[in-house]
Amino acid sequence: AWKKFSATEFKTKDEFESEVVKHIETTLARSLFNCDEAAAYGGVALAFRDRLVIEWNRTQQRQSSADPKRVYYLSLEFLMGRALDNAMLNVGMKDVAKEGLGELGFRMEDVISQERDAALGNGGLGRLAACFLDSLATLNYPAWGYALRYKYGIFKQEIVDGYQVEVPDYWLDFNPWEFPRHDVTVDVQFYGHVRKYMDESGKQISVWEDGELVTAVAYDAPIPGFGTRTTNNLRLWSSKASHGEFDFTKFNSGEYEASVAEQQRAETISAVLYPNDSLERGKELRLKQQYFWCAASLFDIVRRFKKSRKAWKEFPNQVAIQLNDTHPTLAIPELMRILLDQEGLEWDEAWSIVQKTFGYTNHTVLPEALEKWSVPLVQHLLPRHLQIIYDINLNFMHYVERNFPKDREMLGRVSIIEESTPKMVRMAYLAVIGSHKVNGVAELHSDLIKTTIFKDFVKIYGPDKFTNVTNGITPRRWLHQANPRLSELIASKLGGYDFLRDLTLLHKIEAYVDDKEFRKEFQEIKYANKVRLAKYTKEAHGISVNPSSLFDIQVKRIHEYKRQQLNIFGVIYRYLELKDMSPEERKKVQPRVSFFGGKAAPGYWMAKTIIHLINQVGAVVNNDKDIGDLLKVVFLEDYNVSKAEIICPASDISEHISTAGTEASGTSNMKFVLNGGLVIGTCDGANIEITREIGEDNIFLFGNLSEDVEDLRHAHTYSGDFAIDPKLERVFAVIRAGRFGDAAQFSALVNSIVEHGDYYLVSDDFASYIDTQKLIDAAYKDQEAWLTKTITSVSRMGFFSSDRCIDEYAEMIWNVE
Ligand code: 26Q
Repeated sequence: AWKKFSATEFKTKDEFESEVVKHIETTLARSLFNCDEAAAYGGVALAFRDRLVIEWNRTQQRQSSADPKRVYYLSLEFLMGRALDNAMLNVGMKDVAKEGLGELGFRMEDVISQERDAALGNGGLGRLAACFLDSLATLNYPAWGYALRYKYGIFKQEIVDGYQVEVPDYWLDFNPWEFPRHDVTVDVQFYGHVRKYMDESGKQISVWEDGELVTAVAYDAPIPGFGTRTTNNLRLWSSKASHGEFDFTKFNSGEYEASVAEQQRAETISAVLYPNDSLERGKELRLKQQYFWCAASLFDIVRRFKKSRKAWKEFPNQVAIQLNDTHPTLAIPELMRILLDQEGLEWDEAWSIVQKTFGYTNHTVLPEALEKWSVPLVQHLLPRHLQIIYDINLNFMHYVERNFPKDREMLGRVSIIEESTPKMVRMAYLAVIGSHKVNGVAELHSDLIKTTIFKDFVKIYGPDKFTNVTNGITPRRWLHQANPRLSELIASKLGGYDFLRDLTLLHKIEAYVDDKEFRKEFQEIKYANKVRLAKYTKEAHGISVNPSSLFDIQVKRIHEYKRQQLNIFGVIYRYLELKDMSPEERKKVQPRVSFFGGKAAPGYWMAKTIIHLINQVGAVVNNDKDIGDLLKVVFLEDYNVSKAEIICPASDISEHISTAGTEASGTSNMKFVLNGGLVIGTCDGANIEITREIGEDNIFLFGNLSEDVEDLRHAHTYSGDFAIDPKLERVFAVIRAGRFGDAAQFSALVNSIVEHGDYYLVSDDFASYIDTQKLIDAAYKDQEAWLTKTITSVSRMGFFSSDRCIDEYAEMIWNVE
């Protein structure tokens, strides 16, 4: 353990115990005689929360008086996972707590696992936001996160008869980490119309009137830093009807249902997280969510700025707002509206403030995933914002026309308004135009956005507006918490836990790569982590797996571009090869367990079909007496952050096999390597930089490159002689023959490749995928060489700390210290 601030920590285990008991008996009003693990969790959480709150208040007071430039991270998703273990790490004294809990008759792991995940996100983008909050606090940046307080997080996934079933995730029953601020509210307007008039001086005034109001109520959660006193704030907005509890006129006249209905309509706005990690087109409720959240957050930010009584031109020196994808893009016209209509600034001054304030992070190059909203919908819901968007566009069109008089086509290409029926607002273009910096999330991705979706904007603004900040992960959660033994081993060699604050220090463990003791312990830790996952697999799914097998893991949202289908087709091919072998031949085979996990968007049929196929293959393979331990297939239900903490330390190989050029970055690739696993991957996203850092001998790359994808796709459709890879054809033949259940269920999946152009290049990459898996089998047989690769890789992963990302954002984009 490491010493930190003494003011807030527990002095003794007795002090800790008495506080836990006090909270159980008073705050929770439970008797100690029927104190179960849930109550123990409550008591421990509240005891640590008390400590957190003290530092939180102090941080906010310090920041209020120093009034530095603040960073605001606007993200509709924060995939936080559990908070208690992280609170213990940051407050300190986990060992004291563990001892105290033991005396009360509880085990720390059991108590920690009582907590429900805060699952306010879909996948990578939401988890990135959570890692960033951890790094911002750890690096002492004055920063706030803003999001919605969804009543329901991402659905829980159940697998019933091999199919995904979605179950609502009502997570707020007992949440000791949030603090309602009933005095911090914002009334947010929708609908209505705009009235324009001239004032005495002849200036045009716009008034947005006759709309509906919905109230945003703030709920705050403390975000503690590691090894620092800084505890920042995550503010979540909850929606409620703006006239108090009920509409009393309706209530008094007996229209109970109508008055309650209005209440519910307002509460619907923050009711549920949209479970798509690509796109849900055109849903009015989603647009309402976006505006509600942007308006409340900006009101709050502006209110805080105005306390300082500084001139408006100082706003960008006091405020940096980062847009996590296009979801918060309405913040741009909203800040314009505040400055023009409420503060009376002139257009040019307002626009200059807006551009200097915002930065925009892009997370996808797939053009079909770029957000667009129909002009009639925006007109209806946000009439004043539509006018402002048109004015922004008009100015921009003039600018382009002046600078590129010869390229008339360009105007239509870069216009914020797409001239379709109906017309559409292109949110990514609005975000680019309204920000001073645009960044991608890995080098390849940042290069690609400059040559594809934002090509014209590079011509217009020059290349310096576009930059790269390669993603990272917090080593506190993804090394220390998920893999305490590895963290301890590293600390024992580096003389302490400084590497958790400066991950580049990991390079020093490369000196131990030949150290017998170190190697032995490193290997034992990996084995223990595999045993832990094997135990979980048995408990949760009744499947026995041998921890000595090679553990091959692919966990992430299910998507055709991420190519779980490539993986499961590869598994089927392996199975067919095993079936062909004699018992003698089988003895030479490297046993393997293929783990899959991930949620499919509820309306994404192809993704659901892939899940179904994985489960059907598992049902056949796992019960085949010829096969035994040589191959097992496991679909881990309901993949989430807390499960990732068990899964990531347990891999020998993890799969990051997207079609080249489609995965913006990926972040689980980093988590697996940091925990001593190797990667099979395509030349995509952050895999490329991971290769650069750890060395190409330490990663298994395969497949076509992103620069070849376009030609290959073209050839599939037009060359006429597109032939499916023969090995893959063999896999399809057994699927068609009904080996994994009714073939009709999988025909759309097979046909997307055979008949519909194989957009994701599954067939093109299949042979090289299979060959590379064979290389892996062979490499794994040499356990010593394998171990050397894993240790070397861990030692070279320092670059992928989210602390490094945050320092890059701070310097290149936010200009904060
Ligand atoms: C948009 C409109 C309507 C409803 C939902 C959405 C929506 C929601 C979530 C669109 C996209 C997302 C999430 C995207 C995401 O997670 N992208 C991932 O971001 C990671 C962090 O940068 C990258 O590592 C991944 O490569 C990228 O896929």
